[in-house]
Amino acid sequence: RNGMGLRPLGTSAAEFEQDLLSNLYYRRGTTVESASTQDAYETLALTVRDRLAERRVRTAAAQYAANPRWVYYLSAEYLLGKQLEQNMLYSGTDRIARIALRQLGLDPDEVTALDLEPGLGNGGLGRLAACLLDAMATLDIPAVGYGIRYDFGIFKQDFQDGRQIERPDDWAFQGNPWEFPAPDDQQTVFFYGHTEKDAAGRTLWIPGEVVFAEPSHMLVPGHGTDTVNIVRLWRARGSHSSFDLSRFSAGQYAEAVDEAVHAENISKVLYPDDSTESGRELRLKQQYFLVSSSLRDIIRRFRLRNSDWTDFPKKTVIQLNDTHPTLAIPELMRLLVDEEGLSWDLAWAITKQTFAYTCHTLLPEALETWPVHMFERLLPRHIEIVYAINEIFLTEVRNRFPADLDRVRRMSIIQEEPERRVRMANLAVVGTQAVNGVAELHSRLLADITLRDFAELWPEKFHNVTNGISPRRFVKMANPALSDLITEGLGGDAWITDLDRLAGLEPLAEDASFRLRWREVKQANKVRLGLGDPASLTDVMIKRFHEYKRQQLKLLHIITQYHRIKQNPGQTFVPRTVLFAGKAAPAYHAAKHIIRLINAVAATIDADPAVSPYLKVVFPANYNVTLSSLIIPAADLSEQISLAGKEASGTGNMKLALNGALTVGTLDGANIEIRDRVGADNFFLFGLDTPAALELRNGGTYSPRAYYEQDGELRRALDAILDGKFAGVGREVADSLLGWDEYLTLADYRTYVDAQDDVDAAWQDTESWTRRSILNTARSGFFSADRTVRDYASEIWHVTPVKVTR
Ligand code: DL6
Repeated sequence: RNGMGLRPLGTSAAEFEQDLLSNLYYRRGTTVESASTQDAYETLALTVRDRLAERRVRTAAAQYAANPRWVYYLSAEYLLGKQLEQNMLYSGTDRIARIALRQLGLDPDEVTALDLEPGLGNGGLGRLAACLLDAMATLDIPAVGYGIRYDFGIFKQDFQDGRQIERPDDWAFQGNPWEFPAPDDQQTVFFYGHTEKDAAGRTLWIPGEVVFAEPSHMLVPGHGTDTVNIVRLWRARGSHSSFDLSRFSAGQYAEAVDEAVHAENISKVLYPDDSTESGRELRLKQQYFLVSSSLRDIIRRFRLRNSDWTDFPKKTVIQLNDTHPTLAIPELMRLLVDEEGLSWDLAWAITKQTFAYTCHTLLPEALETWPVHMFERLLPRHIEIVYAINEIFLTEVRNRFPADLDRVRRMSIIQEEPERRVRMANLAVVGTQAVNGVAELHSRLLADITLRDFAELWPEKFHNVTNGISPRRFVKMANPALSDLITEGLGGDAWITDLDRLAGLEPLAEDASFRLRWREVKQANKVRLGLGDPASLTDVMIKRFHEYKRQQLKLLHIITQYHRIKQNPGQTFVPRTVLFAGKAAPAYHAAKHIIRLINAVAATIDADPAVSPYLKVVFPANYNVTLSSLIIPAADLSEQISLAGKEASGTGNMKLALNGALTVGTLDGANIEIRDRVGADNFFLFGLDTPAALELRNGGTYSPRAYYEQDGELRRALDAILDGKFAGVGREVADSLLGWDEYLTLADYRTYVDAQDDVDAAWQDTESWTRRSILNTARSGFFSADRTVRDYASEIWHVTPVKVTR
């Protein structure tokens, strides 16, 4: 019996089978003879989950007993990936579960195929959050992730006539077996209304709307340790009084539930369309909903062991994943001052010490701001608090930089022109003890350009923590064949939680038989992916669609190659499969034009027998964590071609290099650190660097047309689009490139095409390519999320692990 007095769950296939049968019977109310595949799946999930639940209970007990400093990770997005495979791996049940299912006459692949991916995020930021949670658990750091349980996650992407179509993602329609409801921890969240002063002069917020926040959590197991942390997700519910029985009785069914529907819309969809005022307000509401419920929960947890508010920052660090949860700063001030009666100064000291902020962008348009009038209406008390914070802060700025009015205007939390808006990044910097960028270049550019005024005022506040990825999810799970080969090569699997050990593969790069096996693994992964000829160079560009990431540059290279093949019949070329995957924001028309053009070019090439033996473009729809896990292990070449100075870090670049792809890339984001580590010989560099890009863009003389005039191949490629050669699609793309070319695509075209010629030449030397591929893996250990979390823990969080014992 374990410490809870329970019979420990068995580790044999026979015991697992018994538990499956028992769960099927008692929790699904059916038997193996009459169970549907859905019954079988849910039962499997519960049986696996049970094996982590015991670890979870011990984790909670050990963590509470230690009363440590907790990390609370606040994020509007999580891209957790499928849970079943992960939880089978982390609970060590993968093998026995499959045996038990077969024993019961069930097909494991059919059953596990029903596991769905919770797509509660958009891209890199959401996946990073999931990788950091994984690493925190693996490193035994007491941590809770907080987020929103959207009913509909990131849209499902489909193509119709080459155009992106968005369909709703009802990921939890059948329920989510990984979730533990926690109704006792429900919180109340208020909106709208007005403020008043009471007799004692304290401010009261009289809210106009009450919404319930209903929590549930999913388990976040660590690998190779007993720690199981949680991610707590909030769902909005109308209050009890929001169902109007009298209206319902009068047949006004829609009106009867109007208020409840209104409340529940808050957690309905990830990123509501913000093209309307109500859509924008809904986003702000989501943000406040997340922070208000999470903070109350954090305080509830603090109070279980502590009573003195000055201990709060000693026991709590709250990491803000970008500005989306920044409202937590004025909300904590409100709770401390208005509800707890602390003095402003003490509350402000506690607040600043509690929070840290990670910035994930360099694009000025991605720095969130909210109209003051909307803020005032939705959160009337918070705007007062923001004003008060701003006043004190600007006094400090004026004292430090007397007579520098322009600086005061730039640094103010309130933007005055052309419209009064609250600058969330400024609030996030002012209200936290640490600010970090996500790659060395990014952190430098934040301090030198984007947040320069703040870095001059508080240089000690600024840090770099280069992103990382989970080696469990993106090597061990995504690439089992490579994992086995690595384990064999290194003589053990300790690399899974100590990724620097991959360095031990370096000597094997010189071993011809190891290289052969390395190639066989890559080949098998291409066959598994099933897109394009496995013998061809698999050239991969997988990421969100954005003009700064420059899928259009890749497209110009493809068209150039298409022309070269057409112009030189009889000549042989290096066969390539170019694989794009990614979604464009539904309202981002320029990105959607690029998607449509890619599909049109792919179809034109496919239909041309002179070209198709050498070039194929594939674009599987609906890129997500699951698809990325199939594509990454099959990639030979990783396209990381953003304009220098635009990509904060990138994490796909790390995943691909770790899986042995060579990178063709610019000196942007974490590419620089990848190149430094894997070696310049094993990376195809091209393009302007950041200073050159800034100079060209800001010099006022950039003329994309001049590049077009001077470069025959470029001109041909653009003319082909303009002439409608690709089903008449894509003129908007060419017009935009020739007209303004915001991201200097044409300036980088020639060096990019030349770098691709180098890629072709390098590919022809198979042994050398394989050597370089192995070195990419061997030298990418730094990009483990475990290292990232260690950096956060030592530099920013100042937390220590709590080991869970039996
Ligand atoms: O830090 C994670 C990820 C970076 O790797 C990407 O470079 C960056 O673009 C991304 N940012 C976002 C949203 N940005 N904002 N705001 O996804 O973060």
